[in-house]
Amino acid sequence: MANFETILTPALLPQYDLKGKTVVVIDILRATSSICVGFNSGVTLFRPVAHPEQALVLEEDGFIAAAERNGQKLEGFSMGNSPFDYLNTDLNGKQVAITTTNGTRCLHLSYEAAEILIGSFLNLQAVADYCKKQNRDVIAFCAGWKDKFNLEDTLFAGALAQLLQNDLVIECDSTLAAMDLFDKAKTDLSGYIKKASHAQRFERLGIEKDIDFCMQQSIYNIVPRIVGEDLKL
Ligand code: 3SL
Repeated sequence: MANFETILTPALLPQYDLKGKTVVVIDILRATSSICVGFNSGVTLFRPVAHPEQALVLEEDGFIAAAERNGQKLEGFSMGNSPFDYLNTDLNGKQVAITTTNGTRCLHLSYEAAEILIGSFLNLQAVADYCKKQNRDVIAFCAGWKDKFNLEDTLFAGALAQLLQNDLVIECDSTLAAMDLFDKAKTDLSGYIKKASHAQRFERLGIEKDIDFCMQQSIYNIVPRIVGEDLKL
């Protein structure tokens, strides 16, 4: 049987071998959640880029340029990284070049994997179903915050592992810890996550409503994945 492992922060990435595996990149607050909203609103592709300047160059080729650093939309960009930037907006057929503090960085760090998927609570069940069908080793890769551990990405890793525990072998302690954490928090995910450092950062920025939105489970039946240098459905 294939295995399930969890990388709790990008700083731990050198301890893992991604080759031949499916990596699920997780940045619940908010990059991977917002990317799911964007696809659901009609975006045809996201191009994750490392630097804001690269997004601006792509804007000249017709892309929408989206950039976030430290939780805030950068000046001069038409989009940031809030799910509400991508909700109820006519994005049909649009292409978005996006750079964020941690999430897009992890997509680039995962380049050795056989497949790179976008995981968020918004598409949790779809990602689990996709992984089940593939029967390949899965790594849940938590983006964390600037190489540090965070609660919200770990909770998602635990939720995904719970859905896959009958199909994949789970012998990895970080996954077992994530599953226990999810068990503790699952009856009131939003309430639990409010104590997280990133939630407090959002409170200071006045964007707490993004948290409740990102904690909704399995409202989108989509699995964005890397194809070449882009994210597509
Ligand atoms: O780090 C990231 O990629 C972002 O998701 C952070 S924030 O939610 O926009 O603050």
